[in-house]
Amino acid sequence: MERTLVLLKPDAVQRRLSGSILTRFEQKGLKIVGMKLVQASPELAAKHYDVHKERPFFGSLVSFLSGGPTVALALEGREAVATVRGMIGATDGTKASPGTIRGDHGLSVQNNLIHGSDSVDNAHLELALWFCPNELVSWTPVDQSWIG
Ligand code: IDP
Ligand code: MG
Repeated sequence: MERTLVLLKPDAVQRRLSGSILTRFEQKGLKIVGMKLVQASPELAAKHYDVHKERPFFGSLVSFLSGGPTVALALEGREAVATVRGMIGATDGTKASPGTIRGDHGLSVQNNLIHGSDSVDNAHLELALWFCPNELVSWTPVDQSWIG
């Protein structure tokens, strides 16, 4: 079982899409093991996007992610990292396939609603950045054996 970090970025919260996006993950069979509303500081946003610090859009990206509330989710399931990335779609909303979250809800590159960790190693680092260990809950859904 893998765990991955998902952020419903401030545009998703502002546009009242948090619930419908979360429903997709629940219906897929992914298990919520952490969930909270966070007002990210610019420091937290900059750490989260540290890999992009040399990019010309970095300042704008940090302002965006710290510009309103974000829903932070820890999701668990078989191949959770790749599964979530597939459900999210391509970075640019105009390139994201219909049926993906970005493909169904936006045209923007920056304001693309959602983040998902891109590797198991990054998922570990990002989960530690957004959640304290005691905020992650290990539990067994009653239908687990039917889900895989
Ligand atoms: P990803 O979220 O699909 O993994 P990354 O390339 O890792 O995409 O970029 C991180 C975030 O930076 C994107 O989700 C998006 O919000 C923003 N971003 C990426 N490329 C651009 C750009 O060219 N202009 C503005 N923002 C961008
Ligand atoms: Mg990325």
